[in-house]
Amino acid sequence: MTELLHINASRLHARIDALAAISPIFGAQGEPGNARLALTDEDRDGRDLVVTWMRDLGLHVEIDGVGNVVASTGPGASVMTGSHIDTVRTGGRFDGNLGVLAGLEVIERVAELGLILARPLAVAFFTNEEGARFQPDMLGSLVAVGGLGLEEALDTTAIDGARLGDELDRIGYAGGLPCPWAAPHAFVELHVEQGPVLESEGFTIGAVTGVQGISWQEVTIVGQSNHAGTTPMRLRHDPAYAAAAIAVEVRRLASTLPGQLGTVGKIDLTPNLINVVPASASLTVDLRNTDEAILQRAEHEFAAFVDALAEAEGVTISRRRLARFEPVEFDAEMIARVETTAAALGHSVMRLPSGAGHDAQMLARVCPTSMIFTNSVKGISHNPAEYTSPDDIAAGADVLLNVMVDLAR
Ligand code: HGY
Ligand code: MN
Ligand code: MN
Repeated sequence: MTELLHINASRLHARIDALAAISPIFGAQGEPGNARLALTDEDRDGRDLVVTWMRDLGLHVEIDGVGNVVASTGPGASVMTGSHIDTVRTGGRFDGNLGVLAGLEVIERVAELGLILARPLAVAFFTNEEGARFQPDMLGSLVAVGGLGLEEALDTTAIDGARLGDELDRIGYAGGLPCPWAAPHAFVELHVEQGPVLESEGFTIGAVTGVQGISWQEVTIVGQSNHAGTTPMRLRHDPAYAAAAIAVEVRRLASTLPGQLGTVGKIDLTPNLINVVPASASLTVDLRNTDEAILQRAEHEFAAFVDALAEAEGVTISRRRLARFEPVEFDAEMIARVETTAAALGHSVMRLPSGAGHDAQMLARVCPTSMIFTNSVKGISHNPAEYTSPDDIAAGADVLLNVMVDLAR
């Protein structure tokens, strides 16, 4: 590693604040967050701002068929960074945004320092990383690496019924760069941890070893709509009860299988009225584990539970897969680079897997990849209260700068 470089922290913070000003929302205590679901007008406004910054830096900006945007300093296999600027409906200011804006800062800083590098640098933002509006998550980066066909992606339907390809056309981000992309030389993503590990262990930087496996499914339950006051309990076929039983089972699985996580994040009842036994229920189940075999066991036990429940309650239950990614291990040499660079910059650094999904887990399919984590205060994320201190932001961006420059030399 050559001399240590530092970003312009105030410039990075100014960009974080400017992007955060687009479609702001506020938490219970007034904490500033963002609501920019993929391919909505709000997402378009965020995209337009970041693309303007990319063009102002004189970068070569390309948009691919699924709306991924990549800006590079020159042709050829680049040292690439990037993340996402779409958010969940109750997003924080840093999830995804930090990685994209730190990438911009790295490129601007390298130009400012007049560094001549052997490889081009690039920064990208990927479509629908969150998977909140369209599934699966990391959809854009999955298409970019050839894991999902472009046509299939464009035909994906949002939770609000919109077709992904139509939304891309509507916001003006249906581009011509072919998918899958030519592989970058290497990919490194800066992201807030979104969990409590760095803070509780007392480390500033995370050298991320990989990403846990993820299994998403939508469960639809059809029962017998009836009068809440006249229908004897023994005659009921109640989808709301079945949905609740499923949520309890997800918690049981997560409490009994090692390293297992389980979340029911979305439940919709129809007709959703106080005095009507529902006709149907729809809910989502998010299962995750770093161990693929245990994740499969969780899926099998869940499926068996659902079949028995349908039988017992006299309801029909169907399941639709929304996302399924096996655990990913990042490149050992890239992980070591993050670790040694962070240490050289004087930051405490620990290795850890990522609990959240990230675009880097897709880029790892086509090039040497790793991630840099900065801490999340109280481990909070997917919540406007998400917070990372300016010093930690600068520390993470400095690690990104030095790792990328070393890779590009
Ligand atoms: O769900 C996730 O892990 C990511 O935020 N898409
Ligand atoms: Mn993210
Ligand atoms: Mn997220």
